[in-house]
Amino acid sequence: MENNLFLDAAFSKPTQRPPVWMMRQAGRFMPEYWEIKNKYSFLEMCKTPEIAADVTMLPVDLLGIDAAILFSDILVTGEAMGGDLSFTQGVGPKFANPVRTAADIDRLETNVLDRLQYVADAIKVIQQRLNGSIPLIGFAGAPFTVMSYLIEGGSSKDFKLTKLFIHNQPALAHRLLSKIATVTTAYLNMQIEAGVNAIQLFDSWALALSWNDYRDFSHQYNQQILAGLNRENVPLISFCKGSSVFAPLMAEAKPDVISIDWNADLKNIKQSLPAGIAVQGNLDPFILYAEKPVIKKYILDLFERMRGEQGFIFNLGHGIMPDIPFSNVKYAIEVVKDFKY
Ligand code: 1CP
Repeated sequence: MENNLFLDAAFSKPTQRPPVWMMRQAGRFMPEYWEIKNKYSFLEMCKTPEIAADVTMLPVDLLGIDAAILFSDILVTGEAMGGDLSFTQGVGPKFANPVRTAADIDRLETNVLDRLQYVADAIKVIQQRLNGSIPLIGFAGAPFTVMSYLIEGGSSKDFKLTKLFIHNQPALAHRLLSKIATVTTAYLNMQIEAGVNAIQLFDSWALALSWNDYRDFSHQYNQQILAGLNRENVPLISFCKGSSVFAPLMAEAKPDVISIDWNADLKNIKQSLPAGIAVQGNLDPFILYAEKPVIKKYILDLFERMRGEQGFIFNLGHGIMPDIPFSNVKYAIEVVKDFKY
């Protein structure tokens, strides 16, 4: 690899500066994304390896980040299991056949890797394009977060149906989570086999859960997935909103990196974790709306705070919002790349 910063930091080795990539870096804040998006549906983009590769490469070519992330979505596992998935502009993801009964759960299939072959194909095309320059991050949704979309039938503000389901019908919830975990383990091993250099597990909506419910309905399954991956030389990043609370439990699953939301002091979290677990984060993405001197100050303050810490990947606490100015994102990355410890 020409640029090893990301992999070194992920394995808690020293780096001259923190590596940088940003969640949702291949997305809607880029005019070039819309040139492609105006011609195809989102799922067509994901399922056509050449197009998925084109979109993956946009932030590589236009922003110069230190790691690329596969262009896909966390909900493709739910679709492969039998979910009738669509993405509509302004509405977001929808499952037309929500999963709410034992019969719905029994209908979901788990032997579905052939339906996700397009992802392996995209990874191979992307690796040809990257040609050893920077690492490629593969990813999947964590079982709790994917389950929430299957139950709610789409996005949710309060996860009311999902929480009712785990509270009133815990045995059914465990059956559903188990099925998703089985698919997710096989799917991530397929991505590793196809050539990704790192994996991120997205448990975006874990924040909705209490500590005990997180442990029983989320963490347990993430731990099972991590234990089932062929991870040699492929670092595993565990992400959730709420990680500043759940980090001690997340660490028990033995990820290489924990991605931290913007609420926590990153150094305090890092020092509270077992040695050898790196942290990723944790700029509030709203800082990228601010004026450039403000953006610079927040980044440099974070780097100063993290001085002397090995195992730090710079990222946002959550994804880039679609209306953040492209020039601000580009500027933030320049600030990182000009920095030296
Ligand atoms: O990060 C990247 O650039 C790579 C591509 C990527 C990733 C990693 C996309 C493209 N989606 C994701 C993960 C994802 N998808 C998550 C986890 C990360 C996070 O918390 O932000 C989640 C929760 C989703 C579900 C999803 N898919 C949403 C969020 C809906 C909600 O409930 O708030 C949306 C809007 C999508 C569609 C989607 N996925 C990706 C893009 C670029 C889009 C927009 C599609 C479009 O209309 O153009």
